[in-house]
Amino acid sequence: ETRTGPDLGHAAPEYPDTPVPEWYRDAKLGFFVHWGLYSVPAWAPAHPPGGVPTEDAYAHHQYAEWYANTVRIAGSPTWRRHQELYGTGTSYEDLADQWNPGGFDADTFVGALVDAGARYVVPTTKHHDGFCLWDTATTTFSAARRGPRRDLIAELHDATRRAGTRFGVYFSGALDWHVSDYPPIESDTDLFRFRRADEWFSRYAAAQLDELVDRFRPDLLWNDIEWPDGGKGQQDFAVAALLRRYLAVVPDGAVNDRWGVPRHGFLTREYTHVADIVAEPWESTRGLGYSFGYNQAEDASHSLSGDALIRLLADVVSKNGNLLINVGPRADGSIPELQESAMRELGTWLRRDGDAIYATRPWVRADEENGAPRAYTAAEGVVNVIALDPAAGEFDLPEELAGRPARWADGTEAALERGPDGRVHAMVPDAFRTEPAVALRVGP
Ligand code: FUL
Repeated sequence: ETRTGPDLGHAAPEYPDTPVPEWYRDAKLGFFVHWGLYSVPAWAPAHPPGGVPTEDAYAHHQYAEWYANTVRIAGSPTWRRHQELYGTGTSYEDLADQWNPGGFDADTFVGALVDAGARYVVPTTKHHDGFCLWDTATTTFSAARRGPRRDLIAELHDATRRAGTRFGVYFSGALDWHVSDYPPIESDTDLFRFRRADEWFSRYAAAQLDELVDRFRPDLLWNDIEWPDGGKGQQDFAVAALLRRYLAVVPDGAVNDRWGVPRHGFLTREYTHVADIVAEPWESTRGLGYSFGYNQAEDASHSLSGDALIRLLADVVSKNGNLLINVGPRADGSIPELQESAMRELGTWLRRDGDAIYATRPWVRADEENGAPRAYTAAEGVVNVIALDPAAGEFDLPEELAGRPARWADGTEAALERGPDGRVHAMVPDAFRTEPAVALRVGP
């Protein structure tokens, strides 16, 4: 392994256009799958009620998939717990041989995501720990050669295709702790300092991404932590060439915005509330709790309920976003009950009101300025008014929608009445009042 300084190439490379494809804009809901070696310890300190103080953000990292870094910060809760549980002689990487996916069945697993409404599935093929979940020729540090001795990405890919659902890959671009010898990351500054930029690593990462593209023709590339600076020129292992090769194989492929180059596809937001419609297509991602990888230390108090998840989806879609909600399975691939129950609720809701979500576009506004609990979407002359508090029994309709026909998802016509206040009210049928949200289709 040789480390040379970043080679930015002699001239700025020409990037291919990376428009966001219509299938992606129509899909609205994807599932991230953070499953990896980190699912063996499956632990991060439970998120304290007031949040983690900034100075502890890395030593008390809330993301369980960051375990390989957190465990190296001497004195951190993860470092302490690891010693007690596994002993000082056991490294994070040693846990690879303890990873037993048991009776994991990819069709059952993907089936649960599709039932929950997933239109695309994005597993972590290689997270920052450098452990590859597919059978790669680039390293033996993989699920195919250690622990599971299975090509878990091939299994997930095949099952996702069989289910008729789009398949994407998450890839950690410039961070790979298996082939790096930096000190642990303890601050945001460290995160940018302790990233690979050299040519050897750029070639290594490019070979891995090429393998994923050739073998799985993913509909979506979700790169993370940018691309090594040494791979941003005109070389055949640089981003421009990689994207060109990818789009030649998958012409309607979607790419995200975490490449660190002057080209992006959809924008990404992580654990961020977005206030209004964003003109460019974007994607909101988060776990149901505070972690992507499964964190055994979390309980219901840390997690979004099914109701909150449904309202989050409506909010994001009304603002031109997709929701990439995360599932963090246990090492054996089973989905913890807290996550499963929220997913089930979401799927049930989408089977009734999915027309107000899928294939919609933003209306003239996302919600009500006065903060009334409503989200709007539009499709083919129809405006969907998604009431986020059906328990209130009625809600106001925007004046510009008055006088147009309005129907609930079951086809029944809505009772609209102009009240003494001059506003048009929709009365929520009894059957929908216990729902977390209900959509009224107005027009054309
Ligand atoms: C971040 C990563 O550091 C997290 O672990 C997670 O994968 C998230 C989706 O992206 O940047």
